[in-house]
Amino acid sequence: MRVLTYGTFDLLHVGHINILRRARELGDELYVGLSTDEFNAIKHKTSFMSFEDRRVILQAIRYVDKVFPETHWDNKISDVQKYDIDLFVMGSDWEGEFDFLSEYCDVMYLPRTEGVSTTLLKKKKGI
Ligand code: C2G
Repeated sequence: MRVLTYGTFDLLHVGHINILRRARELGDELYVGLSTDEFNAIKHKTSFMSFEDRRVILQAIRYVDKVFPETHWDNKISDVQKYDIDLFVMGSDWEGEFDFLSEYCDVMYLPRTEGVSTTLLKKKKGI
């Protein structure tokens, strides 16, 4: 059972680890589409860490089996088909946004971890 999720995973924190662990526990493998710096610009999001650093960190997590670049909003259907995905998982802040994928795989939204976010961390550190 192969699981897929996407994200920026900047300044990795416990909220990211929780969703990666829970997603992995729902299957046997976890694939992650990691937002490139260029795609982050499209999401109007700047990450503190480069794509390459975020990729190295993500790849080092025991719950993650494969990391590939997420470059556009509209790659998900082809990614699900290309990687033969059984289950797509995202945090609940995306509830409903990706239901169109249910034609191609199961779709699940897991509750976000409250009280932590990259933005909060940046504010705390005055970055
Ligand atoms: N997340 C969480 N709890 C938090 C923060 C994040 O569960 N406190 C989850 C988000 O819901 C998401 C994942 O961690 O499923 C990655 O979050 P981000 O890196 O902020 O990703 P985002 O910018 O939402 O990009 O195409 C989808 C986008 O690439 C998702």
